[in-house]
Amino acid sequence: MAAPLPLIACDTLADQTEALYRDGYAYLPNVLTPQQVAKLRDHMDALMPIPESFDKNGQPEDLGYVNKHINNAFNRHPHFLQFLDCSGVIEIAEAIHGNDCHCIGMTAWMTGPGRPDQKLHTDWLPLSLPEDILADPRVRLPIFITTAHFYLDDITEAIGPTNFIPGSHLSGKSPNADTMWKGQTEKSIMCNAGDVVIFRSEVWHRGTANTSDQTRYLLQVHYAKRMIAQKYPPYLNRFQFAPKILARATPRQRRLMGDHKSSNYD
Ligand SMILES: O=C(O)CCC(=O)C(=O)O
Ligand SMILES: [Fe+2]
Repeated sequence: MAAPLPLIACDTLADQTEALYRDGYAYLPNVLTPQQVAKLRDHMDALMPIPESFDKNGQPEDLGYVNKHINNAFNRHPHFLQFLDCSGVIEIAEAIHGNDCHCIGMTAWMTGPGRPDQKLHTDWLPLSLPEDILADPRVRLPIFITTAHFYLDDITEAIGPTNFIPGSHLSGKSPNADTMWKGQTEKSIMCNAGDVVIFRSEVWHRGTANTSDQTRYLLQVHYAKRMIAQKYPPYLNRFQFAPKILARATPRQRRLMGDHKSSNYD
């Protein structure tokens, strides 16, 4: 069992963005109320996987555990639109990725008892670099992709926290088989339902096993610089925005879904 990470909430936007550059993640407590958590869980329960959209629907009979993983939930029900630009999170994404940043994916993910440990990984390593280059104070890599995890359970060791190695994005590599970086081992995020952790794609992390008897509910919102492609399957013109969703979206939500001003390469 990994030790818990001290959950230090940064109060200002400057401190939150600094935490992403320094630690690789920022912890945001109480972003959602218990009522918002309950409503979001109900909406996640109501989603039916669409195989053509690369949704997953693992069941105990085939996979050994429930793994319901729904892509681009914002396009499935207007309730999910608000999580594109949730107050307290979107300001960080825009500060980090720019005011023209967009959402490259939103995953409603339910994992049942029996879900195994993931391996320590990076979600994406845009640049592999020697660690002494990254330690040079003149070098500050842009953050290309972040993910906001909206936790919808009180996290216990049994339900499966996300584990991080703070600062490991400065290693310049993916962990492969490594389990520590600079003497730092992985630590668990023991947060509560309604809390958010936003992290950059290069920090070493993993989801851990669900050994409880409950299903774990997680909403992931992936943000990126405008130049990074959005991942809205199915591809080749088969992804269609639902007109009733677009009709309900604010200008900022539309931009986050890709309604950009003309720019380079357009
Ligand atoms: O389930 C989690 O807490 C983390 C999931 C994750 O890191 C991933 O699927 O890439
Ligand atoms: Fe990951």
